[in-house]
Amino acid sequence: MSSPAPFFASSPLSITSQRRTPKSRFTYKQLHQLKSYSPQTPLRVIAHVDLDAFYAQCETVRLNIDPSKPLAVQQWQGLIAINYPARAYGLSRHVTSTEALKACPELILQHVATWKEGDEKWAYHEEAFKHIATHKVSLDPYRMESRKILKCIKESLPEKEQRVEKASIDEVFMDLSAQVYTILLERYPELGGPPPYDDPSEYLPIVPTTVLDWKADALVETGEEDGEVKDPDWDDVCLVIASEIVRDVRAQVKEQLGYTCSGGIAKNKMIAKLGSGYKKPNQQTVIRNRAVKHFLGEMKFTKIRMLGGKLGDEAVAMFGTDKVRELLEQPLEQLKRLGDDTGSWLYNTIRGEDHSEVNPGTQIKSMLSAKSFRPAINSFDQGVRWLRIFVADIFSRCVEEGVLENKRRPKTINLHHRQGAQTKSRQSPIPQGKPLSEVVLFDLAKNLLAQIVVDGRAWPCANLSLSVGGFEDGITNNKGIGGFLVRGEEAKAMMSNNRSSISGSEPPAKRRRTKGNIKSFFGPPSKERKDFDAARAVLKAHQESTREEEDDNEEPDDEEFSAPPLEESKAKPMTPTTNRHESMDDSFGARTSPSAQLQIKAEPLPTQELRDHTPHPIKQQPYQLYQKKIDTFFCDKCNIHLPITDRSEHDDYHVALDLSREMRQEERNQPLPTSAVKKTPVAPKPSRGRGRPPGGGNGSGSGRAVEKGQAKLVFGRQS
Ligand code: TTP
Ligand code: CA
Ligand code: CA
Repeated sequence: MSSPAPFFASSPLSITSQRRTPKSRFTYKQLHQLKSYSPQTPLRVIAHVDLDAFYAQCETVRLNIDPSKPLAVQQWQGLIAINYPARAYGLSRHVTSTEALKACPELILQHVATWKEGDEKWAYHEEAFKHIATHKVSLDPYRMESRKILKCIKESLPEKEQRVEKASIDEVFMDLSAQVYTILLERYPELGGPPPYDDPSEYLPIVPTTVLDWKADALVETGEEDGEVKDPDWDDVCLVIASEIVRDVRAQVKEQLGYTCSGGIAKNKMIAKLGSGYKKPNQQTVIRNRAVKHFLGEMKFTKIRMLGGKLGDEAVAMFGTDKVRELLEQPLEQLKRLGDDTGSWLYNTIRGEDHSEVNPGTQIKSMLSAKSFRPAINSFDQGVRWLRIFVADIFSRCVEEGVLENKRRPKTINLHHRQGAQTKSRQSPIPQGKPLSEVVLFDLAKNLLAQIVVDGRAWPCANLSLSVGGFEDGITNNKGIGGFLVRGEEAKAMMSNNRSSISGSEPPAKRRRTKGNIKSFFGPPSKERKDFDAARAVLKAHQESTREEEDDNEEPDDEEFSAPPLEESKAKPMTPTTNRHESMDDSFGARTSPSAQLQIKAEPLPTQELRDHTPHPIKQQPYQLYQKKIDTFFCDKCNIHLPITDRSEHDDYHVALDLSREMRQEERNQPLPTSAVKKTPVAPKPSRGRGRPPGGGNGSGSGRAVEKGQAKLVFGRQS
């Protein structure tokens, strides 16, 4: 090893001879910040682990298939996961199962599990791909494996020194800073003493070794001539230790559960995530701080978190490049053409700066179960049969979230209904005062569908999706004030449930209320009449049972019904340092759809107003006016204060946002029609034919639980 380029530093008090002692670039303060996971210390160590060809591995493990055999997971005619042996044949997600078999005749094709219409449990069905009309995909088997893997990872880390964030169904982030700190002090006790002059801004001594053993890890090159010969500093030592931890975690996952995964180890989440995808499968990549510049410079910035979507495209269009290296030449002012916050964020990001924290508290916010119908369905009965499946699907996931023990439970239930380009949705609160059961959910879901049917023009229906949201920590079953408040909400919902929100071609003036609709319901054909009657009966029964319950309680507070009229205001611009930016940008236009706007103006609604599938941006009450009179709450997602009375509506807004993201994910999972294979997929126009959901969903899929972190990491292919 050639001579180090020593760093000379010392306290202002030091004498000349001491000043010449070579020192580390890092201070005692920065070292100690590791203990508390401070995102500010340059010594911090973050790892990202991503399972290799995840669903495919789930199937090889479940079926005990030799992992060296080519295998792909099929959903209808398309492939959604391809293991590495199969990738050697050039197979990717863009080929159909038929094409895949042509390219690799020995390919093992395993279809995802499905719920069969009317069944109470999902199963692996023979020739499931033939049953797109009557089956619905279940991702439960993969969720179950995902949970096991997360548990195994957590158990491989010291209980008191771990911070693990589930980032998606097959990814986790780990902040290893505290654990690394402990190991560092064990190995280098000299770091444990007080800093010279008790001054934490003093620099650490140099690392007593010039060679670090990186084992078989992929080390990203520094791109500098003397990069490899410069002596290691403490940041390198921290990364070596982190890398040992990750290697151990991965070995545990392999040994205990049989899965291989890849890891990335770096100073922050952004770079760690890029690292895990750098060398696959079954490898780990370390990006030392001295290599960050080179590593990022070679990248397309569209591969960076948050830049995979619209924002990245915008930047490409504006600056005529997708390369980080070229974007680095743009001064901050130029980048700010994308917006001040966005520009600053981008400026720092391409320079490798990311102070976002690993968030272990990430919890499921909502759950969705959906199905696109081909052919479309045509009756209330048929719809109800699907609802049974959705409810079973959602309820089993609720059970895993601890609803039976009342640990957590959802607050609202939503049903979205699509007919051609038009979407209707209904929502109601889930009664909180009694145990949540499948029956309760089914009843609520059925009631929501009945409302849509009674409102008219429900058939043919191209897509139904049911979601529950607003998960909260469980409330005990008491009849006190909580129970009363819930009743108020329920009652309110019963009133507002009669409002539908419709998007698409129908002008808002045509919105029908149940009552008016019944009146104008003269002489429908008998099939329709039957359908209508069935829905009406469900509604009536539900209303009666709710009324009985209400009679036991006090009337809802008048004030709850007289919320001030809603005022549209444009969503506060978000900084793209979180997922919020992406979801706001990608999911929905920043503006309310004209029909929704009109609707809001026409009718000042209480907080349970229902909305269409393109939820408006944050609807803010002019809260300053009410500030003195009412309490506010702080939405940490939007970074704003809102009146407490708006809380449920605002929560619902986030549910809808998640829902839309889910739907987009679902649509992404739909197999492409054969004709579209290998062509660049173009989003079909919503008007392109009845029974086809906007966005091009042409089959069925199952929603995944929307998890906070998951939302942050929209699926991104590494290859
Ligand atoms: P990924 O982690 O993106 O991919 P992968 O695990 O299959 O392969 P890799 O080794 O490159 O990480 O996605 C995880 C799982 O999510 C994947 O196995 C199947 C599912 N998935 C879809 O269903 N549809 C998609 O479009 C993507 C990207 C993933
Ligand atoms: Ca993966
Ligand atoms: Ca992944």
